[in-house]
Amino acid sequence: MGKTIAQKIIASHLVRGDMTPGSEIALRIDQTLTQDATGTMAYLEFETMGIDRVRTELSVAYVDHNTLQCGFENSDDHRYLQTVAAKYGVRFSRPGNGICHQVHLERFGKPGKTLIGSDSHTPTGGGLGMLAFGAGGLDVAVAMGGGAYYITMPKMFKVNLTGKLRPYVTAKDVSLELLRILSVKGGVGAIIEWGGEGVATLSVPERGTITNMGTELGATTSIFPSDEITRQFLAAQGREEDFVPLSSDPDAQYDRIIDIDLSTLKPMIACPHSPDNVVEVASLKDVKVDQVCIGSCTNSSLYDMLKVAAMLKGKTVDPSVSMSVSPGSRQVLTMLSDCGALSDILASGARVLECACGPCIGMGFSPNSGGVSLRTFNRNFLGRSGTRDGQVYLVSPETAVASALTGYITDPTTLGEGVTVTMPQKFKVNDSAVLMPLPPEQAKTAEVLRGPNIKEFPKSKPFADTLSAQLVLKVGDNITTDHIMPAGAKILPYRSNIPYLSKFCFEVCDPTFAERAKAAGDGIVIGGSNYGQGSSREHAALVPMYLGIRCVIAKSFARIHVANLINAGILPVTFANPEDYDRLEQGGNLTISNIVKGMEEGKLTVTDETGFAFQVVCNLTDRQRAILLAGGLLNYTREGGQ
Ligand code: MIC
Ligand code: SF4
Repeated sequence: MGKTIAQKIIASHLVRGDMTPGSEIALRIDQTLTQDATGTMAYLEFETMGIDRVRTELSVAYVDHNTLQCGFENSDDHRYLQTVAAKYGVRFSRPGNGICHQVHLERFGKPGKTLIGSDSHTPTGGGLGMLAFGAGGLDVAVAMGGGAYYITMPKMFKVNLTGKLRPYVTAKDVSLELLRILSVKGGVGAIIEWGGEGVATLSVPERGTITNMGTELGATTSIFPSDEITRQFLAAQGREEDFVPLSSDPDAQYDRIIDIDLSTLKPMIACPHSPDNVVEVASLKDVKVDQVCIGSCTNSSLYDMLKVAAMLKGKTVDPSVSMSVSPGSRQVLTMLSDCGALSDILASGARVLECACGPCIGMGFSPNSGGVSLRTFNRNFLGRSGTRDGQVYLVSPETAVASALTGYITDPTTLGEGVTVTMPQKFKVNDSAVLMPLPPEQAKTAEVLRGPNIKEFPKSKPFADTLSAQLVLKVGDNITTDHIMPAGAKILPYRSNIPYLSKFCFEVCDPTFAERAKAAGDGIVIGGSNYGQGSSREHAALVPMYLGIRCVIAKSFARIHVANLINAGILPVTFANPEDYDRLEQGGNLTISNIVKGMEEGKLTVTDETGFAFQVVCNLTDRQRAILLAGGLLNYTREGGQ
């Protein structure tokens, strides 16, 4: 039987397991990336492994999430990342050099290679034909040490593209359309492969926009073929030698095929507070806009920015709208500046921000109270912008600019013919902001500099046979990691300080959670379906673990979060009968007995203090069970587990 692109890359990197969907496989990882907000933890974990140099082909540490350096905490983290990278053989992309996914696409990604990154949007690399996964920091640390990456063998979905996008309709609209069709749960357990004749009409950055937002579908990853367009992109980046062609076999089998005719698509918009709350832009045309933000790893390529500049040229942003533009990388910013497009953006009245995540992760530019903010980003979860009652909509750069000019949500196709931009034959390459690691001899004696903000990694406990714990929190469906462990300007400087971070755990749902969980000793959280969707931040597992959470019972889980829970030593189980969810009340006591045997059998019984008993399912592999019994992946690895 023929293979899909993903199956081919998996087969060539398979270390353990068989490729039957649903079974556990282990993959050799060629490249890793970290960003600052998850990186500090990942390198602290790496350091505990006692390995003197990374064993990957390439590892890069980016600083892009929190570049503000207000106070010593953030600067100390940056200094730690720079020195730890230099010592252990990791390249260091300095603050201001750009957003990890954009820079990685430009400078390091290679078709056919595997990449894991401590950021959920690492699948952006799929735009170049990489098999790229978002993962928790600890999984990335293990991969840097040469260890395999474990995942459940996914199903294969194919999106078959025909036709060509009309003017002002974009790759972002393709992503939003797929979210409308599949929802934020629709990609769970699957790799989404993009194919069909329409693929040849999309550039690498457009493909990157699409694979980036596969994360919002809950997909394990997304991937495009590596073709002539890929070769041209790599050649323009001065690295044609990295090109290899990749396509699926004609008789490859897919579990589901979705057809999208690009020529029939319209501009789409995701309404608050979920990326799948998608409607046509035209249906919201009277909604007043307060703020417009362009950028993020979804839409900050040179191609996007040139279109933005062309639409803004000679025009002024409506006085009632505050607009920001964050180019994705120093390369993008330099080229915008060289060709004069930057002047067109500045002349329109838009604010140009640093090449970083910025407003996407709540680092400034929060909307005014109740304000409507149109963003070219990938997430609009409640509170993520930094303004709890902010109304964040997700759109393409074209819809964003059209709306900034009129002050109302505006379908850009009403503006006429559309702008055409010419992409350069050669990108301007200057990697001076990527620092090379020290040579091995020098690295041996190099010091890693830590500041007082860097606190110890929290210790998790091994499981005993019985757990009696308080049901400290009951939450609903689609709880995101932004609910569990919020980010934003106030909290992000403390990503290497779990005790401090813990004060903000679940703050969006219940500000009393942290205190109550601590007071309860051992605790259990009850969730609905798709619990833990969104970010790869392992802090959403480490912090609850620090606060005493031992088990999460949910209707279903998001992939990266469930791996992070297990790595942190928290038992994730699902309701055998989802209706039992309704019978449970916050505050009660729950007992789980015969844990060791139950874990082996895949079923556990939970009893509340009234004697009501219900079954939960724990679908764990032998390795995951051993990790939990050891009290988390770090303990397991220290005890010699692989
Ligand atoms: C995000 O978009 O939520 C983040 C911030 O990039 C996270 C990583 C983090 O929490 O540090 C992600 O997507 O994994
Ligand atoms: Fe950064 Fe936003 Fe992309 Fe996350 S989604 S990596 S915060 S730009």
